[in-house]
Amino acid sequence: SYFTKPGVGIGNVGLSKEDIKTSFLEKLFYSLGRIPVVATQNDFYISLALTIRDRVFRKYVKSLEQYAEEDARGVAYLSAEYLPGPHLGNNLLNLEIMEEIREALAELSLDLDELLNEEVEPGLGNGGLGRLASCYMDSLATLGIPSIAYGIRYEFGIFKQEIQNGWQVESTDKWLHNGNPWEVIRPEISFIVNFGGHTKHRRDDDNKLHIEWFPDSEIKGIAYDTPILGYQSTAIILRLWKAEATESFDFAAYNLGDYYRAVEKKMRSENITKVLYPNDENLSGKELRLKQQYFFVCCSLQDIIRLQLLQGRKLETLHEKFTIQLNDTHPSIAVAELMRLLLDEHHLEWEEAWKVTKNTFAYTNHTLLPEALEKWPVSLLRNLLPRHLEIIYEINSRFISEIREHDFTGEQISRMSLVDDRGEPTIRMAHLATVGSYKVNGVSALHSGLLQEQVLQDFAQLWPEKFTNVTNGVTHRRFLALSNPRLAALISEKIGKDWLTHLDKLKGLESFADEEDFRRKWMEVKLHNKKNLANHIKELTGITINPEMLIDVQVKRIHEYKRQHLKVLHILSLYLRIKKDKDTNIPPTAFVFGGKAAPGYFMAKRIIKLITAVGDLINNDPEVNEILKVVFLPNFSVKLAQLVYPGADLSEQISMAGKEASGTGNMKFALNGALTVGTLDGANVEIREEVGEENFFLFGLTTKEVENKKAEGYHPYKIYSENEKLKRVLDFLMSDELTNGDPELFRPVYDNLLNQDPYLLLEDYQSYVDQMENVYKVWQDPGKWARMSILNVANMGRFSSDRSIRDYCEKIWKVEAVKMQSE
Ligand code: 26W
Repeated sequence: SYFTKPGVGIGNVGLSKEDIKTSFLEKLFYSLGRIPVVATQNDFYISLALTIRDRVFRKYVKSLEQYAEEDARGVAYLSAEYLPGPHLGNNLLNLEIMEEIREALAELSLDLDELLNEEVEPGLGNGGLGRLASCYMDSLATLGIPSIAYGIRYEFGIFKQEIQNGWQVESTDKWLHNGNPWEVIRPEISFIVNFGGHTKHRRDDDNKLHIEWFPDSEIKGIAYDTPILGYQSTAIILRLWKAEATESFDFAAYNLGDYYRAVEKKMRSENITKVLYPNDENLSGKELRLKQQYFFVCCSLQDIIRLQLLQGRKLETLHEKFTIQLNDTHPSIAVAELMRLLLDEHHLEWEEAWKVTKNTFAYTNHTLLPEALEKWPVSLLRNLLPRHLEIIYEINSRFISEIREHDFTGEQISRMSLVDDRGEPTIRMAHLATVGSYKVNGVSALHSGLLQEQVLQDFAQLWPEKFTNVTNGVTHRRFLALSNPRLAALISEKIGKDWLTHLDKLKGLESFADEEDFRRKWMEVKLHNKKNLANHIKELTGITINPEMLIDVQVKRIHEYKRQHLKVLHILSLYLRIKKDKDTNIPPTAFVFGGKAAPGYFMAKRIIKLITAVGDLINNDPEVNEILKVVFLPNFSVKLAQLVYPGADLSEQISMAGKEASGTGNMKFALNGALTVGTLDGANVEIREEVGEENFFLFGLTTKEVENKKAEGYHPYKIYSENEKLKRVLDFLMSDELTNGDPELFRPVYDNLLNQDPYLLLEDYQSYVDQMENVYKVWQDPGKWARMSILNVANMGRFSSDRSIRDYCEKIWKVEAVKMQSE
């Protein structure tokens, strides 16, 4: 081992307080050229980050050695999005040196919390899907699964959200502005990616077909590696690709003296990794998005092939050494690209190449929403990736011949085709991913069921054994141990620390749920976290909330199916009860919202304005504002999330049944002792099963009932006219008090609800309002609330991402953990 060679590779990477202090000052001096008296907080943060990165890399090198020694089978995770959150705190937690570092810094008159606060998180994702990928990296590393994660190094991540005059205003996220101490550039790991041009088919003397692609442009992808450390254990690499112009692009190819045109071309090719598309669950069909997808897939597959060949193995056995997980269809062009690489670059026969390909990939579906299912126009593919289009056609024609042999109807066959030629011809990427994978999974039991009954039903009929479920999970190390240290300490005091690696152990808390003293301590921790949240709310919005209030939270992307506006209707019903009915029997509640709207999503932006308008009205009305407060937290992020979940009493999971594939915020809230009010949607179903129906506030139609309601003809106007109180609430949307005399302001919301209401807000309204009354009844019994809160946490074991990753390993990947030897 490299580590046992005397004096080699060791350096000063000890974990003692003194070792860290020395390294920290050395980094400041030698890496930044600073001394403490002139250094900024950011200089200190960077020095500490570099100090910690050394320790993390040491773990990484160690893990790599072990994987190589065992010649282990491994996973490559392909995702267009990652939301890792701040690295520093998590690395300190996983190295178990938080307190030592705090003391070391204090001895230098520095405050760890202030340095932690300097970190700008990488916002390289939109929401649930990106955060899930990062939770999975945490668990892959912790469990010691040989793995590597690939993605895109967007120069600008998800936009920064500000609220101006109640509206969302977007600006660019310059996350690399102060430098990024966690990444290392690997200039030697770089690949060429081609685009455009045409193909030529020619037969050689043996009548063997040779196909050559003559692209018309090329770009270079360069690897940037960020080590992700697991708890007490190994580290894995997040490898993100940045686009650069190639050398040959520079000057030689251009007319002498045409310097500016050459530079312009160079800039254009570097555009590919400039910015993350901020659309969530909605397709934009932009050429640049397809370029991004192909770019990172092409680099990643070449890298995987490089690793395979480096180990002296043949490509015919690629699927034995690697499995590649496709995180939604965003990387699904990989099916065609692997075929191209095997056929055209490495000269395998079609049958052999196809066997390798379809035994290498597995595909996770994250959404059933039709508007979120990726389809690329054939014309766009022909221009950008002509060879891939040919390969897709060939895969399709062989697939259709295969299914013709089964009992499929003509209608089914055209439904299953990879090509949709009703209207402008498009390629259905979910079908490509399904045909090109050995396993397909949904992300909750309900969602996986629906996937097999609806979107991919014909495929499930053809290949029932290909379909499976892996319910999502979250890393309880970041979302409990790190973000809620007081609750973590209280739990460990009762049941020990095993829960950090075995979340099931939380079950041990059940027996303390009736203990008076434990309940008191439990609620004291909650109150502390609520005060902390209230302080941040004050700082971010200027709004004062009393920490004793019920803190009722909905944080997630803004989308009509998630029904933030249903929550607003409920708030308005309370407001009107206070104002019109002089009802003061409502427990003091702070309603907290957070989340971004896609910049082009008209309704979602209106909903934000609606929330802030209701907030302005309520927060400034002395008759109401002792009882109700409404807050919109701007720029929701992982960092903010870590503050919000611990301080929440009530978690809003109120999507229309059948629409939320899983949800993962629901798990993070419950893990921090919030109770859930929710529908039978996504993972809510399984959370309720685990915590017990008596510990969950359920309302609304089931998926089946939603289907029936739609089939029989849904008439929201009828509900409006028959429910007097609801009518009063809805009409208030058009009132001058709320709209300040602009009748158009909320008319789109009003009209939509009265006439279409595609997500059945009016249908579920009464059931929701009634269940909220039940919430208030329990809230007024603090002992009961505390008990339910404890029981929720005690039963969250299943929702650790460690369990999800174990499921992936057993059900899909057939990969095993590698045991680390101590140094
Ligand atoms: C094509 C545009 C686009 C962009 C992103 C379509 C779809 C997406 C993602 C699939 C959206 C997403 O994040 N989906 C969420 O994935 C989570 C992790 O599985 C689930 O918990 C959420 O329910 C699901 O909405």
